[in-house]
Parts: sequence; C-alpha cells; structure tokens
Amino acid sequence: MTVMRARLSDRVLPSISTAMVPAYDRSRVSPGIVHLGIGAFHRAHQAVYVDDCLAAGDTGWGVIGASLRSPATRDALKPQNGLYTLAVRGRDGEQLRVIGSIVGFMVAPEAPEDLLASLCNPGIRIVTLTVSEKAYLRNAAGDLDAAHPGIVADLANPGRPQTIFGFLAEAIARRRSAGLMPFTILCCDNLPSNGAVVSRLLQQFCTLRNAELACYAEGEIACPSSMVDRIVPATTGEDRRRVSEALGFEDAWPVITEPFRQWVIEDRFTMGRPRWEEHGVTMVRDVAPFEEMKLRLLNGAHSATAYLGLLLGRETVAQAFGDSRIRRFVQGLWAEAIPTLRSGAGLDPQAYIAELAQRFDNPALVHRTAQIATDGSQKLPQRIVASALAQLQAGRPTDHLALAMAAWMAAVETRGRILPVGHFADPLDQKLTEIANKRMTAQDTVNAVFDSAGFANGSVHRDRLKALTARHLETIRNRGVEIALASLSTQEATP
Ligand code: CS2
Repeated sequence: MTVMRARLSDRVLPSISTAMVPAYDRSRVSPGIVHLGIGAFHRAHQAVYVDDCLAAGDTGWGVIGASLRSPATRDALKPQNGLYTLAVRGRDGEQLRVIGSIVGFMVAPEAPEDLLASLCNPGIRIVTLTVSEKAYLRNAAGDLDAAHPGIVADLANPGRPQTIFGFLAEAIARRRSAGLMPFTILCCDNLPSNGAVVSRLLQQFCTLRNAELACYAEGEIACPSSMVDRIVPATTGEDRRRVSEALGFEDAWPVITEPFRQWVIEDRFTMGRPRWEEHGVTMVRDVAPFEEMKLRLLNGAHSATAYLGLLLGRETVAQAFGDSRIRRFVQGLWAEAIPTLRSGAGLDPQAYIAELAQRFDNPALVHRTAQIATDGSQKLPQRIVASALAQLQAGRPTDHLALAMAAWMAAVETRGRILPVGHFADPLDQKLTEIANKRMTAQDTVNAVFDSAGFANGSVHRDRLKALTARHLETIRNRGVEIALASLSTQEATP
C-alpha cells in the first residue's frame, strides 16, 4: 500500500517528533560557504558540523550547495527547503536528525553564471570542495591535465566555466576587480596535502589563463588542508522508504552514516571561519600526519577489502571484513602500512586500527564493496602505492600492499566475466579494458596499467613494486584469490 505523506519542509518541522530538528531560525541564516560537490558525503559531514555552528548562534555560515554535473540533489532537496534527514546507524540502533544548514542550490551546467555570482557574493568567505579525486584533472605526472577537454574549454571561454578550476579562477578574478577579498578554499577530498594539491593545480590553471592572475592567486589565496572522515554508504530506495516512514514525512534523499565523525583542519582562513572547534573539529597547524594515517589505514584497508570482497563474492564491507581470510589480510596490510607513518605527531595507530575494525564491522551499515571499488586508479596511489614505496625504501615487507594492487587489477579483469560489466567504474576504464582484452602476461599487464595510471612514477622502487604485483596477479589468475591470500606470510598488526 502506498502511503501519502507530506513532504519534509520548514513548515512541517514543528510536527516532527521522531528526529532532532534544527533548533534555530533558518530564516536568519545567511550564506557564508559555497560548497562544490553537494553529494551524500558533504551532507553527512561538513553540513552537519555547520548545522552545529548555526544552532550555537554562529548564523553567518549557511551553505550554498553546488553540483558540477547532475541536478539530482537540487531536484530532491529544493522542494524540501534544503532539509534532509541524517540517519546515524550504530550497533545500538538508529538516530534521525534533520539538517538545516544547506540554504541554497546551484547546478553549474544549467546556470554557470549563477554559481559565479554566488562565489562573488561578499558574504561568501569559504569555498569547500568534495568533488572526488578524479575532478582534480591530473595527468599521470600529477600535474594539471592541460589537454583535458574541460580545461581547454575553460581557458577558451572563462566566463562560462565547467571545471572547478574554471569556476575558482573566474570568481577570484572577478572578486579581485570588484575590490573584494578572496575566499579561502578548503578541500575536503581524500588526497594527501589536499590544500597544497588544489593550490598547485589552481596555480597551474591560472598560469595558463593569465600570468598576473597566477601571481595574485599564489600570493593571496589560502588553501588549508583538511582531513575528513565519516563512512557514508550510498542511499538506497529502501533507505528512503524507511526513513520517510520513521520521520512521518517524505524525504526524497536522506543520508545514511555511522556514529563516528572526524574533521581536522589547518587553521588558515583569510576571511574568518565558523567556530568549528567548539563542535568537535580539530584545528591544527599541519594536517599531514592525520591525513596520512587516515588514507593509508582506513582508505587503504577499505580499497583492499572492496577488491578482495568482490573477488570472493562479498557484497558489503561488513560481510567482507567478517570473512576471516580478508580480515587477516587487512591486519597484515596494516602491519605493513603502520611503520610508514611519520612519528612524533602524538597519534596512536594501534588504537586507530582497533576502532577501524569496529567501524568496518558495523552490521547496520550496508556499504557496498562496489561503491568503494570505484575510481581505483585515482585512489590507490595515496592509499596503497605510497605505503608500498616507503616499505620498499626501508627494505621491509610489502607483500600485502602489492597483493592489494593485484586484487584491484584482477577485479577490473573480472568485470564482464564474473562481475557485471559496469559493476564499478573508473576514469581509466577505456584503457583498462583495452589492456584486459589483450590478455597479456601478468607482468605485461601490470606494466601497462602502471604506465596508464602513472603509479610510482619517478620512484626507484617502481620495477620492484611492479614485479611483486605481477607475481600476485599471476597467482590470482591461475590459482585463485584464496591461494594468493594463503601464500602470504602471517605477519599481523593487532587487533
Ligand atoms: C571510501 C571512502 O569510497 C571510498 O573510497 O574508502 O569514501 C571512505 O568511506 C571515507 O573516506 C571515510 O571517511
């Protein structure tokens, strides 16, 4: 039976009794942040911290959420006045909270001029980004891919941008000619030194556009780095139905997440910032040790679990991590990654992995291995390759890390055979499929994939890593992933 419920909106907030709702007057909130990439992750993370700040009276920091591609989020949430439900699922049940911090929407391809106008609004003091690794448009050498069609178009037509760099550079130029201070750019993507990466690529883009703008951007734009952490499985139709039922109102796009959340930010903001530190955010001088630990231990284990899970028929992280063969493998991977972390930052990797094991085990989260498997060519350098090269440099074991690389390649080859063709996607798919279709030896395959993805470019340990990866790929191909896992040494990190 279909139940007709009223849509979630400002008007119905007073009648919601099953969820925490914004306890502040949303009509008094003014926008202070433009967020590029208004997907589920932003809505489970940064938007929640901002919601906390708004509730505490810091009302100048509402978020304008921009999509660079699809209108889907705007279409779902605008009729709800930007409100949506956050469902936090832990072992002891689920808590619902309606988030009110998103106060406007933009869909860049439909109206680039509107997004530029927002970015040039004097009240906007911070631009945050979660656009995923591939939107930074880097070539295999890690520099801005000047031949990318989006970059070519943005240089030819600066007033109608398509890429993040086109929007940022045009807004910076316009603010400058209007005598406005530049906003701070706060990257929230899973990249090491993400602020420095954005700053360098933006600089490269500005140099192609106009040398004077490049100098200005170099001197005046603050790009602090940040580390973001919260596991956010994609929302399913069943989630929509269940959350709407529990709320008593129709929510077209709730977001599902875990209880854990963490945000570490370098405290360099040119035009002020919300009082995030009063709401659980760690403000630091240097985010690098936090970022490195998160990328290598959480994300590295996540990617490995996803590819091994796919090869062993495990659909979710909790199922894969519940498989003793994968769990043991992850412990071995952690044992290899931990010695590569810089010391002296006061972090405790052992306590961190103990907590990670509990987070991965959370049975209430349906986090699909295929979701994490997406975009491996963009993720593996910072999650796996970086640790592997550091281990090889120190003459220490690298077997688990190399097997994780091989598992990715094997999972790619398995698409169209055991796994459906589009089971997970990658920006290098065309090349990866060409390579897989050639049915080359494991070593030739690994060589071709490393070249296409730019893995370990410039490292003296590249050939060694390729050889180790090829050995595992060969075993997985010929004898199966179980044998490949069983052949590893049993070195483990506790737990
Ligand atoms: C995951 C991340 O999809 C993925 O690649 O590893 O999105 C992960 O869930 C987050 O980084 C957790 O903070």
